[in-house]
Amino acid sequence: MARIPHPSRRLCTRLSAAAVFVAMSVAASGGQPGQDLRAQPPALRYDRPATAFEEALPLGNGRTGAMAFGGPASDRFLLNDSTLWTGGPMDPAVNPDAINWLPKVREALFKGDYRAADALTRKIQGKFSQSYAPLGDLYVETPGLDAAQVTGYRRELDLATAVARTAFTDGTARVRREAFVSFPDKLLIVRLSTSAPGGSALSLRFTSQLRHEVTVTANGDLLLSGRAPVHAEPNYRRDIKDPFVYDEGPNPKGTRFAARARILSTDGRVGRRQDVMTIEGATTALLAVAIDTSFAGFDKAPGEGPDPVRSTLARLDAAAGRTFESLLEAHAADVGALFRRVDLDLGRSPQDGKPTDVRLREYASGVADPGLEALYFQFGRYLLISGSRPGSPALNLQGIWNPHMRPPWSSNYTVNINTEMNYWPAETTNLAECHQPLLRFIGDLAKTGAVTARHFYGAGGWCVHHNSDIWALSNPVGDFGQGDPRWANWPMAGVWMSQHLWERYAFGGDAAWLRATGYPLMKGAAEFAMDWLVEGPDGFLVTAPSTSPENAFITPDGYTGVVSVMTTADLALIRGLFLNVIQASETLGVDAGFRTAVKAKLDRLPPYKVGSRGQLQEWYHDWDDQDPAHRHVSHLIGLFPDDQINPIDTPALAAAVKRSLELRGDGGTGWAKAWKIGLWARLLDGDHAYRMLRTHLQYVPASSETQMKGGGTYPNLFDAHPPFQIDGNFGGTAGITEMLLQSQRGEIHLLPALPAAWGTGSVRGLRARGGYTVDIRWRDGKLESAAITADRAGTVRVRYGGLTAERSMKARQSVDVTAGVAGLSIR
Ligand code: FUC
Repeated sequence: MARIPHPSRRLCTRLSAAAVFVAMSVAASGGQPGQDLRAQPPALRYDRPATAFEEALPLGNGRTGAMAFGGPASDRFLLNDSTLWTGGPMDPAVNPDAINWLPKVREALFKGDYRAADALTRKIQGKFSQSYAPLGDLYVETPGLDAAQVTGYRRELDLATAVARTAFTDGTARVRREAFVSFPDKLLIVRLSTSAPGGSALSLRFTSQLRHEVTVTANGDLLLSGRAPVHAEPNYRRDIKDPFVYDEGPNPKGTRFAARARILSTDGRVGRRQDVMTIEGATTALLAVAIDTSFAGFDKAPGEGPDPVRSTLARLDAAAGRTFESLLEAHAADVGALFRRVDLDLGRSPQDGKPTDVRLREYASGVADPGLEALYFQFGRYLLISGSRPGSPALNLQGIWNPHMRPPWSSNYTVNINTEMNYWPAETTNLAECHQPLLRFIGDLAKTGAVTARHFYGAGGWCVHHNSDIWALSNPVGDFGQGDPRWANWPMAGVWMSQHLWERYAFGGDAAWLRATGYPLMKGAAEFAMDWLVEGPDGFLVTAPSTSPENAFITPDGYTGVVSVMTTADLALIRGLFLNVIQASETLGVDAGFRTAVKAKLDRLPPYKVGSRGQLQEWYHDWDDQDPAHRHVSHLIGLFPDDQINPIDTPALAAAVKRSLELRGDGGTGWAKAWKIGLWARLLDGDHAYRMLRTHLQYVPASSETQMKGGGTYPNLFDAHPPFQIDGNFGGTAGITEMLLQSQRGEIHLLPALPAAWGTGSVRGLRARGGYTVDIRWRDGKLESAAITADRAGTVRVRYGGLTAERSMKARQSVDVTAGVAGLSIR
């Protein structure tokens, strides 16, 4: 088998040769070993029911999401379907006048009239995104149960099997509930049991904030059915009088949904009232809920899509005769096959036995809890498995778990960092299958985005701006001038997302996929970037208008603006895409002419610049930031998640990134802190990365609705922007991974940023670019041994500290790496 070359190797040569323009001189620049996670499965544990969303436990299979609250007398399951959005297919050609303003914006920018450029850019805007809708709630109620009499209450979420369990004693009866959302059977399954002689009485009911009705069907199912609005205004437009529009026509438009509940088996008597199902005298009952919508694709009218009332019936019928054990077995095997690929052991502590929320609170006061850090890492993997499966939509701002009619930022796809961050751990933590929804979404976006590129800018290829939704919205948002260009007019999402296409290939090595799917999409994004670049007054090819998500600059004459020329974020993204697309076309042996054209553009890009404070300049000129601690650090993309800058090949630029990070400080929202874990890890500073992890895990109480006051983590380990935003979970998991293993630069770097706090531990099953699976053990801060298994034959290069070694490997061969006085040995 041919060796798949390390895709990043080109950077060693390309970047050490790259010109670095230095405007001014650069400023000087616990636990116990051996905990076996298989013996003690990773789980979130609590001794109280959830009273708020941020305490409830997420279950899901990519399509159906459920948040389990675990209330003894009234148990709530908040229900979501990841295809249930407001709106319908978008028209990407919404602003025919926009194209006339681009030359005027550029003229203003090249004259240095930033005030005019800010105003004129507003002419280049379209509609806002639609909103992810909450489907409803299922309540399982136990009439007569007095919550005050409950003792011995426990609930937990077992990550390796994706089962939520609640258990308590009611008087003398032991009551148990187990719930999971199965991917193979596409059902929410809840088993209810009690040891009370004669059983107990239960009732089931549905509610929804959407237009809906609840009925008992002819065959006895409890059915919630309804539809979503055809339009919703973003939550931040508080001034809008009627934020939801429903179609009132005879065949109303808008996505239809259904949730259908059935008791698959019980020893009790099932009864039905108008909109409630009851069970009397049951010691056990097996409940199944099927959820579906009429969504039929980003470009299909959802009103005409498949009928969810019927599809849910078919799904429940298919489960007839199934036992809890057989459903659980299929579910646990499915989840386990993904989850168990990776173990992380950072050591034990007395905190291990405590409830998760107590651990998190005590962690904030400085207590060492390596088990909580490992649990947090695994929770990110769990969320990817539960929220993103082949065939489901990509994870949105809240994953798939949203309780709000007007969710924060519409619970949309915010693609100037958040959507990408959701998928940072997909490849590195051995969950490549879970990457698929994003990769597929990029294909949808390339279709609408081609119209946007042509219609708004007269450009080829495809582009996407700051926000998207399930309809693959691609235009600049802002409602035709209402949006601040600092976020609305950022056209680089396609360029950034294309990084994921190359990463998929870099890890997985599927050349047929690259040829048929990945490369054509990358090429389209590059074609847009090539057309979008324009010659600036100093002869370089630049982007104009250009923003640095979502920061503002102050010019020397005191103007605070947002639109300028070629921010470093734009430079890093375009440079990264050009390097990747050149290598992809070389790998595939296609498009020599196109490759030459890309190289010609690449050579005319401006260099990275180091500013007067030693920082990597965020702006084309060495301007001050309006907010020096701004949460976005997009100018540092070249270090992470891209791999253009690193301390080994480009030390001067890496030092400038470090200075930029110091100037920004360690604060920020949830995702901002998570990003900084990865950035410090890429700077090979494990202790600073660890400091960021500790602040990322700062306890935020469930009731906190405060925004932008510094991120952290909720009692259920959901990321707190605040409010809840799931990107920080994935960024946190990705950051921890970067501390343990890196594989950019064509080599496998073992323990590149191991902090002093993680003295002894092990990790099994991480993935490295080039197609390797890596296990590492370390003791007292030093590598003990590593095992590397190759997917394919080739030469593996390994680094540990300053030591490197190389050897050839056969397909599926495993080798052991140790470090000794004689250097690094691979056997
Ligand atoms: C961007 C960020 C915010 C938030 C929102 C969803 O606008 O700047 O912090 O993450 O997306």
